[in-house]
Amino acid sequence: MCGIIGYVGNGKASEIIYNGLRTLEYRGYDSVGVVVDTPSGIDLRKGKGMVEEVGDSLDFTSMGGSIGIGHTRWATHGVPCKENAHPHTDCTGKIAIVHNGVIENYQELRDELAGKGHKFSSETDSEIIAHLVEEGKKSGKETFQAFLSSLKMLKGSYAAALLVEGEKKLYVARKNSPLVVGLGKGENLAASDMTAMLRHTRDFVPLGEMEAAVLEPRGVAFYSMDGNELRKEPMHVDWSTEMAEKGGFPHFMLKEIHDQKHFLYESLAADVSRAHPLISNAKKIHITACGTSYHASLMFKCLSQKFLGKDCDATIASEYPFISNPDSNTLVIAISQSGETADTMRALEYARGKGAKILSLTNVAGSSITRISDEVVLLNSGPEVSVAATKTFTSQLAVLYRLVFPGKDLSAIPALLGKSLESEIEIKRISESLREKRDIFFLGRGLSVPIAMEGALKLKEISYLHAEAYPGGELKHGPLSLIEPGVPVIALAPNDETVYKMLGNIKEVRARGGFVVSFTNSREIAKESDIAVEIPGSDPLLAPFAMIAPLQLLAYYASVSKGINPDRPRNLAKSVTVE
Ligand code: F1P
Repeated sequence: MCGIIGYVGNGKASEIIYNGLRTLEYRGYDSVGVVVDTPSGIDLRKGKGMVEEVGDSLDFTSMGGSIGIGHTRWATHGVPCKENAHPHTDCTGKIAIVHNGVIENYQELRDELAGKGHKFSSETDSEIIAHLVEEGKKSGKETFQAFLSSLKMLKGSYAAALLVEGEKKLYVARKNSPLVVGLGKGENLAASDMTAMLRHTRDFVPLGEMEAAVLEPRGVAFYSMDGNELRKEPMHVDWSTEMAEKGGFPHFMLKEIHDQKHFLYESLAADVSRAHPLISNAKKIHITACGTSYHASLMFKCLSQKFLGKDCDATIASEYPFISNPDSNTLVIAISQSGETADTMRALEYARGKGAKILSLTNVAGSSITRISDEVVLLNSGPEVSVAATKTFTSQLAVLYRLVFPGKDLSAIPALLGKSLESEIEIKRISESLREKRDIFFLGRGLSVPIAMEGALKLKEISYLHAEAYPGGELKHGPLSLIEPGVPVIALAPNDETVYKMLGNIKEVRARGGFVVSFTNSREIAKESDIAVEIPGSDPLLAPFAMIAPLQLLAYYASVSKGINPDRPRNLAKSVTVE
């Protein structure tokens, strides 16, 4: 899940790479490094810490040269430290690589290389790539051939970039990890995602599985792993650089929460024409995803069962291969903001192997998940930078609503969400009172259950407060024993068919001294609550869009009040490319 970027052209490579790494930091941020080739040889600097911390202290931008590669790490093999940070070099220090992925047979290869006299300076799996290329070159191979034959020895996943002292060429390749080539004018780039290259180009070629490329300032050549040249059509994206910047907000997350009221128009306009027949013709629907996207899946399950009368299983992607049995009559719907989540990819490969049809919803055109799918609906959320998904979640909901209610006028959704943001100051106050709490419970019923789960996940992810969500009726079957005086309970209680049941649940909580914060448009619920945040609108079907943004704000302000950077929560990453 690390972020990698490479540049070759006439610009100042270190500066371009440093800027790109700042954008890629959401992919991992425990250590960082850059290597450039200068007239006086390789200059490599790396260290433990976040991108700016390390970049400023090691003065990345003072590095010369117009070709280089950089990396921001999310540790898998070896603790975060300077030695384990990328780039890694071979024994001569002239061959440098960066890698994202996991090499499963690295120990075996490392032992073999050690037997041939190679000395390693890190505990990482990645370092072996530099030594394998060194071996290949020693045996007389050209760099590119040595790179390809090294990669062919690897089991596992990689997006890798290679630079060799004295060569004005970058070599890149991928297998099960994302890598996109950016085509500029007199300069070319490669990176883990497009946003890191937006300052230079909007024309991209996402590398396919087991594909490689050689980048020079004047052009890029694409190859299969067997070394056969490939023709690739670039795709143009209309994302702007501002979309990937904070735009005056203190954090990306806050900007992205506010952006929802704009991007929802785009998501509601997504092209679902080819997805509709797939759903109507499907005998069985399986929907699969991870994290926040899984909560969107649960919403689809509720809606499709209730309103389409279709049986639909929603399964966490990492579990899907173990507990699902798709066949050629099954439509598998995958939801993923990044389009790169390894668990979701594996679930889809499994489903594909069983003959199922695949429809995917993702925000990233050309991503791995789009390539394994029969049909794709793009979410049109614009780039999402903060690790915690916010606007991509509501975009997913918007697209799912379009799929379930083709005839319904959904145009009120963006303004409804916009209106719900007016509770921001009140939410900030509430979040400060949560700061010292240990456990927080979220309750809902019906369509509010996936929203309650998402509210709890957001709080956990970025404020490190322990939060759990339950359907209101489940409380008495166990969790009620945890309610004691002062325990906060967030009750999602829109004025719909669940309202009286929720009223009962709120009473149960308050009878035990629990502190109820409700999100509601019902007077009765408001009267029974310690604090009632008013939600706008009256259409029960749209209530999820009236509740989600205040819950995102609650998590955001709880995080900020604890002094945490909500954009970079510990141990997490935005694009989870390991299983
Ligand atoms: C799934 C997910 C996100 C979460 C975090 C880690 O990603 O769990 O929901 O916010 O960024 O990954 P995806 O499959 O939707 O890209």
